[in-house]
Amino acid sequence: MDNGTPKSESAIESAFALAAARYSQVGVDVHNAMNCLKNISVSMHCWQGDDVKGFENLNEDLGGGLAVTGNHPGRPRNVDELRADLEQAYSLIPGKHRLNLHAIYGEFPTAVERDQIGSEHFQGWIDWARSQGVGLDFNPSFFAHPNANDGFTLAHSDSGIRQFWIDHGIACRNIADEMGAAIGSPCVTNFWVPDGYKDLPADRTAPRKRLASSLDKIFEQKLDPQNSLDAVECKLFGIGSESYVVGSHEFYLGYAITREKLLCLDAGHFHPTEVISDKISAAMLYLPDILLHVSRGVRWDSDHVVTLSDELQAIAQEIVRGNYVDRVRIGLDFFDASINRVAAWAIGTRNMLKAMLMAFLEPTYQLKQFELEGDLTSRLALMEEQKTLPIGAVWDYYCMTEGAPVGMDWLKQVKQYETDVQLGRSSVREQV
Ligand code: RNT
Ligand code: ZN
Repeated sequence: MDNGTPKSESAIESAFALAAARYSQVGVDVHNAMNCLKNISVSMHCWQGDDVKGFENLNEDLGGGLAVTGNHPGRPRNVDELRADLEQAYSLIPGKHRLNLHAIYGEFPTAVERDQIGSEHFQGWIDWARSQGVGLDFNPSFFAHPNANDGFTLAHSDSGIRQFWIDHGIACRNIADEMGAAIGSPCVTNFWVPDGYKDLPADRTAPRKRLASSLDKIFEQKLDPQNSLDAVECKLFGIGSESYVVGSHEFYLGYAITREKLLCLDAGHFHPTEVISDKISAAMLYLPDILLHVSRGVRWDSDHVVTLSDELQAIAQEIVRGNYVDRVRIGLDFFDASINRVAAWAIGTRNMLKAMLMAFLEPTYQLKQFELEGDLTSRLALMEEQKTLPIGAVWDYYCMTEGAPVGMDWLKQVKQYETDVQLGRSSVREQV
């Protein structure tokens, strides 16, 4: 059976040579595109690996509107198993990428409250990241905790609960600062809070004032941007916050601009007819940098594995067409436990890179030229023609030359890993 993988190195090379010639006919240099792709570092999210469980062993519901469905066997039970799965995933993806950690993934020898965590709990991750040559990003965890049970954290009306979460935020920034310094690459710390109401609020203003003031307290200390940067993530609605989310788009756009923070745009956090690809160029007019949570919502913010959808291609096109490659940080945010979790990482991350390659292979200059000349017929015609140029041959060649599996070969490796490693894990989760 043909599994979709070219048979030999020479077959991959000849297909690539034909593709390169075809692209040059539309004025595109495939080598230049591949060089650009090499510089793209995607922040792969740790939480796809274990269904957003982390290592606190609090036995709290995930909460915060986050929902993971599926029960595929092989979930990692401890930090070593999660790292092994990450290494497996990175080996299937061409290029060098980053890891995005949540605070609940620290290594806690005994129970440590979230306002007490420190870089010592992440030393293992820092050492591991250095050994792997991956950069680190970070997230405070404002969910799956008794102090978040009523759906409010930084905007809580109780000043004690607010202070607990402010202290968590401060602790996380300090950890990020040390991570970035140790790794030698700025750690982006993303602040997302679930705060909101299921039903109609009587007061939309007060919680927003409280959120702004809590964030200001967290960000009071200036940190070296060489070590860490802060991002804030907006959202329109969630499970349990259908009527009102304190940290809406307008709230955070204003906050990010006035406080010089990165704005995080999550592809699932808007009305289903809105797309973040259209928001990038607007936000970039006012902000130096933004963070993306590339995700895929199916009917709602369902965080499905990223596929090579029209919107994924549009996101990549916007980054490339706008010349924003150095200013848009690409993070992923999906969690699917109904399929092999390592495969989910490989599929989503490879798709993100494929979309970037397609964007780098686009005859952008020509498209913009048609547009400037008012020849919108030619613009649409070329956009459609270029969709079927031989991107696959360039992608295969790129994977091969980067030492990553070509075509479906990566899946064979996942199946082997599943048999050899993942299926041997019992469903009982160990204490760290
Ligand atoms: C939730 C946000 C947030 C989380 C992660 C786990 O709606 O998208 O980014 O998914 O922090
Ligand atoms: Zn997100």
